[in-house]
Amino acid sequence: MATQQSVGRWVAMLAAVVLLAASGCSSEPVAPASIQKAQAPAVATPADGAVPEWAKVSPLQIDSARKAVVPVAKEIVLGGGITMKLVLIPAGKFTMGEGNDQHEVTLSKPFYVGVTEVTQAQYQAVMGTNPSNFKGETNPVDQVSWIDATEFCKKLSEKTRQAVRLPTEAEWEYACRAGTATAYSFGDADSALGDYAWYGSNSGNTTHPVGQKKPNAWGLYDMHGNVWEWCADWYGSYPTGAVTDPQGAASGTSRVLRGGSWFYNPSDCRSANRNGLTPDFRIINLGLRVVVSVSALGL
Ligand SMILES: [Ca+2]
Repeated sequence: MATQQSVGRWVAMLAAVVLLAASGCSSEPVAPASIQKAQAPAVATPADGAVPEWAKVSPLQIDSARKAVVPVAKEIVLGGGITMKLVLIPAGKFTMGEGNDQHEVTLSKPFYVGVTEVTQAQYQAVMGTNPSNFKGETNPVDQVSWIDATEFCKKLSEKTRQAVRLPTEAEWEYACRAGTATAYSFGDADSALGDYAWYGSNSGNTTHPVGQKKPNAWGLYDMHGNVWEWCADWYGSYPTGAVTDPQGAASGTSRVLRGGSWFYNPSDCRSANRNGLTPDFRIINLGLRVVVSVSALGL
């Protein structure tokens, strides 16, 4: 049985929004004063304030964080007032793909996912450039190739000493579905897509600032639409049987893109829809979102 002191330490860790200095030195987790005073059993739910207000996470995510003894949300400081928010995605099992492509995937470890696509301000802070066609600090960066996207992750990893990377295709779909088995993270009806996504019918042929539409059940915004998001995998045929932590095809000519964009039809924005382009391809509806692996220290 855990002592009150050890539970208190866990509560502080769960509640912490980890601020990672852009200098490369990670700071100590800082719990808000209201949390520091809270009693252990009373802060295990979002209603008790254990989660930052911006993190629209589910009880499942909070439980996953408690079991892994890591914060359910973290915020990376990039300098100049720019930050990047991420939430913990629980380990689990789901049915990936649709139709004849359906197969069972197990993701064995929890991982953090950016709550939004990478913005132009974030990209500028890390790379010192902004290649976007549609300018706006809080718009997603566009016109990034897979090579650019992986370089962004590499530089951000060096800055933060965190394992920053692109999601695998399986991680992306699992995070997008957020526990659902429907065409979209909110159900099967195209008619609701406008509440969650910028796509061909409502975008006005441009990207939009991230996070304006409704999030999915795990607090992720714009998984459907706005910009396509590069995944780490080579585009290839799915496995026919159940797999654990799949990394995609061993080789190929195209890298996976997911989620549709401001230019596309509803069906292109489905949770299971796949696309792929050569790694050097840049166009005005391609962007990215990052994953951060959970480290041994949980920071
Ligand atoms: Ca998107």
